[in-house]
Amino acid sequence: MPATPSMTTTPDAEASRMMDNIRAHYEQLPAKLAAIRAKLGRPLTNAEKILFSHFATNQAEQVLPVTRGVDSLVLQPDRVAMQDATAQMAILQFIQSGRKTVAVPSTVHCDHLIRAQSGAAEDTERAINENREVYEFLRTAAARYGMGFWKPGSGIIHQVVLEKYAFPGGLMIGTDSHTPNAGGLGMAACGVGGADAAEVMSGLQWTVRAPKLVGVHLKGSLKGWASPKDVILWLCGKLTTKGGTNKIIEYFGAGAESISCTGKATITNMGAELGATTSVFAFDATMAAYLRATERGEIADLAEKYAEHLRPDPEVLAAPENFYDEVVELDLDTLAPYIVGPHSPDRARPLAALAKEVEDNQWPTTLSAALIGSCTNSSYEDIERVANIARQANAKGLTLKTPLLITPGSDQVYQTMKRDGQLQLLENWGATVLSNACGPCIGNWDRGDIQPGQSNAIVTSFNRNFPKRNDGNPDTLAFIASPDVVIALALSGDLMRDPTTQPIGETLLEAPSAPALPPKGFSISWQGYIPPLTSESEREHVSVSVSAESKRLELLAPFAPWNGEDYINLPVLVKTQGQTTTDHISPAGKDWLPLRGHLNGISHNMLLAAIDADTGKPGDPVTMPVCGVTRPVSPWALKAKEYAQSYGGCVIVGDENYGEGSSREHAAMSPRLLGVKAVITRSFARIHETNLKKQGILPLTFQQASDYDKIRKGDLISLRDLKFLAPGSPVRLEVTPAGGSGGEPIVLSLNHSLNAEQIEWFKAGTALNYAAKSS
Ligand code: MIC
Ligand code: SF4
Repeated sequence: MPATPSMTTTPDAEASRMMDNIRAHYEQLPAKLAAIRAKLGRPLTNAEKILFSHFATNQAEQVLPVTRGVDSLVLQPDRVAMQDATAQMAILQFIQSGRKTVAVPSTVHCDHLIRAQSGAAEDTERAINENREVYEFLRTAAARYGMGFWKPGSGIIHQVVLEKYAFPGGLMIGTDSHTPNAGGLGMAACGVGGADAAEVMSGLQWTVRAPKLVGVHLKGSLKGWASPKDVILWLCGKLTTKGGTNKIIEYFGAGAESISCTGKATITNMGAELGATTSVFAFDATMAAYLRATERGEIADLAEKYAEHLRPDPEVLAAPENFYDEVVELDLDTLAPYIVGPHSPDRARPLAALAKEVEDNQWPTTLSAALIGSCTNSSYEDIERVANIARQANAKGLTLKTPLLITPGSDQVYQTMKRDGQLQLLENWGATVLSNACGPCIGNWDRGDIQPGQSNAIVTSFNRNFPKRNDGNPDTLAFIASPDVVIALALSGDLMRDPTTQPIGETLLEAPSAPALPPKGFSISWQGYIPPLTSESEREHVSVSVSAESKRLELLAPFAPWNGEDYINLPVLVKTQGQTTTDHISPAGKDWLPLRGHLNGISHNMLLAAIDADTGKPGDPVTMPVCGVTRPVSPWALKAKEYAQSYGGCVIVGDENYGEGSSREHAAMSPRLLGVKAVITRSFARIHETNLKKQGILPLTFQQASDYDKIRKGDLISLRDLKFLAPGSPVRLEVTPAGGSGGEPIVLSLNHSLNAEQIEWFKAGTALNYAAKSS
C-alpha cells in the first residue's frame, strides 16, 4: 500500500495538538455553562452541556431557550470521522468546496470494504488488491487535505475512535450511523451523511434539530448473564426503531456507573437502532480508567478536574422528570439476557421466551452460524467473556456445534488478545478470526455453506439484522444477542434451548466474568496509521487523481439548481410498504459496496430491496452490466430514468420511519441523480431526512397517516406553490389517479421540516451549491 510510512508509535505532535484543544475546551466550560444556566434559569443535563458548549459564535445568545424538537442548533464539532464506504462521497463532495485543508481534525478508516472469507490475513490482503484504487484515492486525499488515515486491518472506525480520539464532553460527527459509540466515553458523537462531513471539514458549522432528551435511569448492577448489550436490546424493544428519532438518550444513575466504559459504548453505539441523534453517558471513574489504559492519562486528569461540567447538574439527577422530555427506568438487578430479531432490532424478548416464538413461527431451530464482533461488541472485555465461556467448555469437553466467526474491533484489541492467549484459545477451538473490520456485519461475507433462498438462522452480536443484511440471502433469519449468549448458542447450536439456564449435554455453563480492562494493560497499537501531513508544501505535492475511465470512482458534478417551477404531474415511481431502511433503498453487500465512490454506477441499485406496496414484494431485478460487472439492477432505477425523460422526474412514496438505518447518502444521491424530486412518507428517520434535504430532494410527510392509502404507484403528483415554501407551512399536493378517470384530483396537505436555510439548499439544488454560493 502507501508509500508514506505508517505509525508504530504515538504521533506525538498530533497528540499534543489534541491535548491543547481539549484543555482549551475544558477551560472555558465553567464560565460558558454558568452563562447558559443563567440565561435559561435552570440546571443543565449532560447532553445540554455538551451541545450548548459547542454553539457556533453567538448562537447561545440567539437561540436559547430552544424549543426541543423544533429549533435548529448550529454547532462546531471537534472532529470528523469517516469510514471508507462513506468517505468516498464525503471527500468527493469536500473536493468540490475547493479548500486546501480540512478545517477540523478528521480521520478516514478503512474497515467496511474488507470481505470476510477465509480469515484475517488473507482477507485483508485480498481487500488491498481488490480495492487498491479506492484505498489509494482515500490515502492520497487524506494526505493532500490534512486528514489522518487508518489503513485496512487497523480496526473498525468506532472502536479506533474510542481508543484514540473520543473524550468526555466532546462533540463529533461521523459518516456512519454508529458514530454514537463514542458516547461510551462521554462524547456526543452523531452519525451524519457525507455532505454534513464535507461542510464541517470545509469550515462551515453543523446544523442539527435541537433534540428532545430521553433520560434513562439505570439502577442496580448487571447480574449473571446480563450484559451491557442486554440494556440496549431491552431498550430497543421498549422504544422501537423510531422511538429515538430527533432525541438524545442520556444515561444516568448508579447503574450507569457500574458499567465499564466499553460496555457503555456498546449501549450508545446501538442507540442508532433507536434512530437517536446520539446517546451519552456522563464522565465517571470507568471512563477515567479506560483513558488511562489507552495512554490518555492526561485527558483523564483534566476530565477529573472539570468533572462537574461533564455530568448532569445535581438538581437534574434529583428530579430527572423535570428536565428530560421522557424518563425510562431500568433496574439492572432484574435484567435478563435478551435476544432480538429476526429482521428488526426492536423485535425483542428475553432469551428465555425465544423457544416458544421459534416454535410458533416455525423458524429453523438449528443455527447455521454464530458471529461475534462488529463495532458494537468487539472490546477486550467482550472477547475475554467469550474466552471465559470457551475455557469452561474446554474443561467439560464441549465443542462448537455452529461455525463461529470473530471480528476483533481493532488492531489494539487483536494484539492484546494475541498476547493474552484468547486468540490461540479461540482459534484452537475452531473459531475463525476475521480481519479487524466490518465484514459480515455489512454483508461483506462470502459464505459458501448456504445457498440464496435457503432458510436458515444465524445469531450475531452485531446491531443490524435487516433482511439480506449479512449474507444477501432474504431467507437468513438473523438474531442479535450479547457475545456471551452468541457463544453459548454456538455451543448448543439450538435456538430452542436457553443455554444460560439449560444444560448443554450434562454441562450447565456458568455466567462469564471478565475484567473491564486487560490486567496487563493494552498492547497499544498505532499499526496502520498515517498521521495528517502538517506542512502545506508537502501536502501540495500529493496528487489526488480520479481516472475518467475508473469503474470505482467518479468525480461529482454539481446538481442543477431548482428552476423555480412547481412540480406538475410527476408519476409515483413506487410506493414502498413497511420497513424501508437505507439497506432497502441503497443495498450494501458485495454487489454494491465496490461502487460507493461511483454515483452513476451505484444508482442502479436504487430501491432494489424495497417492498412495492402493490405486490408486497421487491421489484424484479434486471441482470445487466454496471461498471464492467454484471449486477442485479433495480427496475425502479431504470424506470426513474425513463420518467426523467418523459415527465421531467418522479416521486417516491414511503411508509413509517422511511430511511432508517445507515447514514449512507447514496440513498439520497441516487434518487437525486435519477430525477426524484420529492419523497413523501408517513415519517422519516433523521439522518436520511437530512441527506435528502442536503441533496435538494423535498422530504414531505402526510398530515394524516391514512393519506398514504390514497396514493398508488403510477398516480400523477403535483406539488404547488413551491415558491412560497416556508418553514412550518404545509405543501399542497394534488394527486391524479393512474389511468386518468378524468375526475377532480385528490388534494392533500403535506408537512415538511425544512428551516429557512434548508429551503435555500433546495433552491440552490443542494446544500453544497448553497454553501459555494454564499462563501
Ligand atoms: C451500517 O452499519 O449500516 C453501515 C454500513 O456502517 C452504515 C454506513 C454505510 O452504509 O457505509 C451506517 O451505519 O451508517
Ligand atoms: Fe461496520 Fe457493522 Fe459497525 Fe456498521 S454496524 S460500522 S457495518 S461493524
